[in-house]
Amino acid sequence: MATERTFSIIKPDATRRNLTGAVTKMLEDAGLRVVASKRIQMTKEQAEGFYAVHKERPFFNDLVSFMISGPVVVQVLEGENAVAKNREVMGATNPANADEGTIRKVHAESIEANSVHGSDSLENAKIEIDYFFKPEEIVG
Ligand code: IDP
Repeated sequence: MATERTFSIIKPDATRRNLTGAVTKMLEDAGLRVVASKRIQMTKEQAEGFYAVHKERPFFNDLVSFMISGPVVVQVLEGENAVAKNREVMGATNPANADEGTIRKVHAESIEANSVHGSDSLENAKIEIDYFFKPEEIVG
């Protein structure tokens, strides 16, 4: 197994409900280590750029509006198989389909307001980490 880094966002529905600590604890309990973290208000341009792959999807505009509706916490997570492990602890995109004990099953409000983002591949993790963090902001 390889030590990897992945990128996570605690989304506005979770920060609004004061769940930053609860979500982070679930990530840490899964064996992931927070090696960078900051609370930010995303701009519209930043959110549009981040979700550019979804530009043609019908939910794109709503998703961007949701992601800038309040603060988010962007994080870099490190651990063995961090990309897959994070996806596992997040649960399915739609909380109705998420496994018991996953972040989205426990905390998500809807398929859109689903509390967390996590990179879906090692390649995207690197791109997403670089989108939000300078190398010196990550301390392993
Ligand atoms: P993921 O976050 O589980 O990787 P993606 O398909 O990459 O899921 O979608 C990105 C985000 O877009 C989701 O986390 C969710 O917030 C939102 N989203 C996905 N599908 C829908 C939908 O059908 N309606 C509204 N929002 C959606």
